[in-house]
Amino acid sequence: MPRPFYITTPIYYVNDAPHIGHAYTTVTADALARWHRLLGDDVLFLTGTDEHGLKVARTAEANGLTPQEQADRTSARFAEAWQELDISYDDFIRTTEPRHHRAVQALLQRAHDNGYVEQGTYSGLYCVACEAYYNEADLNDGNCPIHGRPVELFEEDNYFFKLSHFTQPLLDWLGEHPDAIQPESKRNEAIGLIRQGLEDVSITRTSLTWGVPVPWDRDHVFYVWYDALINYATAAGYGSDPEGFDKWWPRVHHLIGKDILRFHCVYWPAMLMAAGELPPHRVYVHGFLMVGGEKMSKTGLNQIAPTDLVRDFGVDGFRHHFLRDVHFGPDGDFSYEGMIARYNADLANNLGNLLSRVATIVTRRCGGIGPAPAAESPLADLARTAFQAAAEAWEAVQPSEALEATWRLIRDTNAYLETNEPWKLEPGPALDAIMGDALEVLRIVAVLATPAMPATCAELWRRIGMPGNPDEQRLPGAAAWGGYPGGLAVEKGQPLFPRMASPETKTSG
Ligand code: ME8
Repeated sequence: MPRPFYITTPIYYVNDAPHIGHAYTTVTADALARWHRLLGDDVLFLTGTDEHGLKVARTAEANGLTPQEQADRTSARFAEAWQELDISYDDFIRTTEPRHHRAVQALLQRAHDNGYVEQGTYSGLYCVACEAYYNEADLNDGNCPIHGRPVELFEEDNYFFKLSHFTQPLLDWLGEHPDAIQPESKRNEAIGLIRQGLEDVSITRTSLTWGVPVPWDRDHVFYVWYDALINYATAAGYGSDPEGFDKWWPRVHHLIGKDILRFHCVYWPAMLMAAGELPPHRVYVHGFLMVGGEKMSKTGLNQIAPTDLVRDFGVDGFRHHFLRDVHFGPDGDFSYEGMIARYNADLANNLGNLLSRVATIVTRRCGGIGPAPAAESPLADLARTAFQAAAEAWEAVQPSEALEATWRLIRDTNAYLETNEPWKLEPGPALDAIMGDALEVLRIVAVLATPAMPATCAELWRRIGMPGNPDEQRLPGAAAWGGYPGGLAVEKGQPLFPRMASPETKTSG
């Protein structure tokens, strides 16, 4: 039986357009989903949009739209961005869908019936951009610590979730499941938040109607975060498909940015416990992408749309850069110059060179037909090591290391060609042996790199004459040495990645 592997991104707010921060999380989730499909796992990859709440309602008003129109337009922009970036999601959830309303009402009704929801009055300092209340102590000079904007004093009658009841259950959960939140530093941060003591939290609003109605009191809607988090349960079948839910839950892997750690590592597991469900299997928390040392956000000035970079680097140049250059976990700095350097080094030079050399020699000296690899080759061990290292790195959600292991194999194979100089050999068995081995490396690289660069790897696969597609292969078999059968027509074609000039050269040239 294939193993169920359920992976999610945050669902993004529809008040503004997708930027490269959203794309970073989504491309990482996509690469992981693709890796797990190669492993033969039964994958459910979920992304979507978060459409309720005051922030969306206010943006709609400012744009002269209804909240639904605002949500429809922006949700479509996210779907378009993900199509452009080759994101292979299985499901795109919108929180305005009826299936989601049903799941939210069912799950929170359960928490209510279990005695974890009570009525009260709340007043507090609210950041509309975060859709969250803050304590005075958490503010920076009276401003939201994330957005740097003034908070507003809100007071309303609402229902409270008895989060305080879950302090010990949450600590027990994290004690029994030390890998549940990764990396370690983020797990410690979550434990720190829980140990500080948890207060009951307000989960409904009467001040707006743009939300999921509270089933036991129709004057209220659920506060947007309590509706949003439940999307992960909705898509697994909560409230509509008990068999589906049993299959996928709690085998979920949430990928999130560190801005929403508190919601995913404290509130969400507690809500699930309150409803009698198990907490998520894994929450992987990454840092912020910074531009010029500042967090890039929808409320900041320095946002960059994925499509602007795709124009210059292509879809796979974009995907490879973010997966390879941003170490998953800490904050990472984005720069256009760094992106050019990565593109030229890894794609134009290393991978592009290897394919171009091999295809040129096979075309000129082997009659255009790729020879089979030898059973024993110095490259076979390197390929084995690359696969093992890549497999461990994907398992640990470290795409940059998985790709580094793959590119080490590419660099070593280029070095092997430089040492053996096949371009100086006459046609014959010695030349065939070297070229067969190099073609076998290209075949294995096409499989190992397909989670990062699906279109490029399909083209590489085609150029070496392989039938089908690298993403239809199954690991570990497809990484075993000897899979290139030989006797296939090899095509030289245009360079996969034309070298890019640095910005200085561009302006002066
Ligand atoms: O928070 N660097 O939505 P959101 C890296 N709707 N990642 C970034 C980033 C940056 N500078 N900026 C954004 C919400 N992200 C809620 C989520 S989930 C039930 C509800 C990514 O549109 C990162 O994944 O503000 C972050 O957690 C997410 O976008 C926030 O997206």
